[in-house]
Amino acid sequence: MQQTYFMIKPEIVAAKEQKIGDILAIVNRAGFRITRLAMRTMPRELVEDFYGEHRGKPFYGELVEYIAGGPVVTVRLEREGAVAALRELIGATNPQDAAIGTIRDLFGASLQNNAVHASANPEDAARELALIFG
Ligand code: FUP
Repeated sequence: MQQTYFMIKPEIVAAKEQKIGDILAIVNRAGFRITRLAMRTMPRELVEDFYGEHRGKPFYGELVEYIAGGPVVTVRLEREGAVAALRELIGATNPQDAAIGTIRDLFGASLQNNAVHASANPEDAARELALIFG
């Protein structure tokens, strides 16, 4: 069994019509087990570390503000081939490019407000799970 990190981003958590349950149902139906789950506001320094690979890029500052700006749902997921399977389930980074029926296609609003995060590869999954859950 492989583990990966999944996160529901602030605009989904803050929305008047909340979609957290719908999104987690899609994930469960795709065969993932939820083994850790929390709602929390990530401190800015934690977000800066989390997105450390993007430090210095033009969108970095805004990205950090946005993710640290309100509660997110942090999730550890388990499944065979979890990392690749979850990336496929969420779709491309920009919702406009995300395949029909993927989570970012269904719930994403823009490149920045793209509803969810999923670890890009097994190394990132281990790093992100350690950062978020210790
Ligand atoms: P992903 O792995 O699909 O989450 O995408 P990236 O690691 O490339 O980007 C991380 C987050 O930065 C994305 F979810 C959205 C945001 N982003 C921007 O806001 N603008 C950009 O030009 C690229 C990414």
